[in-house]
Amino acid sequence: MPGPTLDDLPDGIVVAPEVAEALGAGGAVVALESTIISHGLPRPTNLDVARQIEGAVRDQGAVPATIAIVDGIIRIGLDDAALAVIAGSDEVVKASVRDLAVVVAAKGHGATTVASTAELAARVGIGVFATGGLGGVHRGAADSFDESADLTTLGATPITVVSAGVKSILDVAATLERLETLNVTVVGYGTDRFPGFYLADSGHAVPHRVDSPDEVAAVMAARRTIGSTAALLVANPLPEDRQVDPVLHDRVLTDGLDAATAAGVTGKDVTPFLLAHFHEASGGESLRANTEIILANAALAGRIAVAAA
Ligand code: PSU
Ligand code: MN
Repeated sequence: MPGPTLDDLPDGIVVAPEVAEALGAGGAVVALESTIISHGLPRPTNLDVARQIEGAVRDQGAVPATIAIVDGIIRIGLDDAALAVIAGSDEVVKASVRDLAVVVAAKGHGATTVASTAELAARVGIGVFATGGLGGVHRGAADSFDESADLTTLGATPITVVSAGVKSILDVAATLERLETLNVTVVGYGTDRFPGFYLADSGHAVPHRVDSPDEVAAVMAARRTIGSTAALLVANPLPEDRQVDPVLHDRVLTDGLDAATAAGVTGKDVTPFLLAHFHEASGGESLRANTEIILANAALAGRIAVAAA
């Protein structure tokens, strides 16, 4: 679809020269979120992982564009100093779509979620985006109404997202139903099963399967012809021998949900709380898996971006 050109951007959005050059030349660019760095992974490992994620995109011949707000400036593509701020500063706000303008106006630092990364990436014409696991419908959402803005945003944003399904802390069945309602196309990459983030299989099927970056690129091309206005979710599972042991996973999750309830954690703090609980209570297993997930997704997104360029 003919999106806005870089010339249309307001002064408040700064596209890194390397990213602007690649976009101008129709080259391969992969957007990366920053909340996983600021709020999803523990310090100080997170800065190293952030660099590795960018490296995984580069290894496939694509240009990484990590998105964040630094000192009130929306940046598409971060230099190492900006990456260090996002990874290390206590002032970084987890910024979903609705928070962006407030963080900009306050000249603060903001880390973008899947929702706000997708929105800003699409705004500058980036077609492919990599993350770990999407947000979605939380367990107990029938009472709490806690459903991530990732879902509604992907329902209205034409971008290809590579993720290992949705976070396993969620109600996966309900999330899949919402993705269907919101017209988000879901394909399994090399699998007929919907991945379960830390687990290779969530216990649910995917509606479609693809087996190569070229097949994904063909779906992307058909979506442009059709004028699809929602996202394409490429669900990329961890190999089964790299998943977190399901017994350990279920025990840590049950404890974590209880701990969140006991601590009165609600709203945007739920996801960071549960991820931090996992990292502490799994003896490093979830951190290992989370890192492998995001690196694998970044590499696949790089290959898809190259195939689509
Ligand atoms: N997946 C991860 N780590 C994360 C997240 C997802 O492996 O930190 C983040 C993403 O930024 C996602 C957000 O958009 O959690 C969802 O938060 P919420 O459930 O509050 O919408
Ligand atoms: Mn929420």
